[in-house]
Amino acid sequence: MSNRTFTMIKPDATAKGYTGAILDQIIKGGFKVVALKWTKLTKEQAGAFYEVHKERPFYGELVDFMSSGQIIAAILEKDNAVADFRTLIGATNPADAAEGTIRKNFASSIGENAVHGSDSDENAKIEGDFFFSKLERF
Ligand code: 3AN
Repeated sequence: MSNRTFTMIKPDATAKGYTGAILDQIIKGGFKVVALKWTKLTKEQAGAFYEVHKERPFYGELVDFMSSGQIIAAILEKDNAVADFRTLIGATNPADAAEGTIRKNFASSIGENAVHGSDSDENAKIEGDFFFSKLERF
């Protein structure tokens, strides 16, 4: 079990001014921020990040959305980080997300769902490495 996961605060949430509140909920949820970046993806970069979803019907929409505005990328540390972070953010579709979760609090739809959370230790490492060099994390 790894103690790190990777997250993004997505363009819908940064545009609505939820960045501070979401980071606050993450930190209060027991996660330590070990790398943090405020950036904007090109279509090519968003396409590469979501390459695993290339065959899914929503891939084009997802790439357009994720390159449409500013995002926050972060590596987070906590025991059982991947699973605990997915609990903190709630279900992919905010309509199904548990009360008090980040997606329940801040997301508007399954496509524009406020935050990303890695789904495995392996993907957490790949996704963290996509955004951060060794010098940018501690
Ligand atoms: P999660 O982010 O909860 O792991 P995945 O891996 O099934 O969910 O989907 C990756 C991303 O693709 C989601 N965060 C969401 O933004 C988007 N997505 C998933 N399902 C749909 C859908 N039916 N329509 C539009 N976008 C979707």
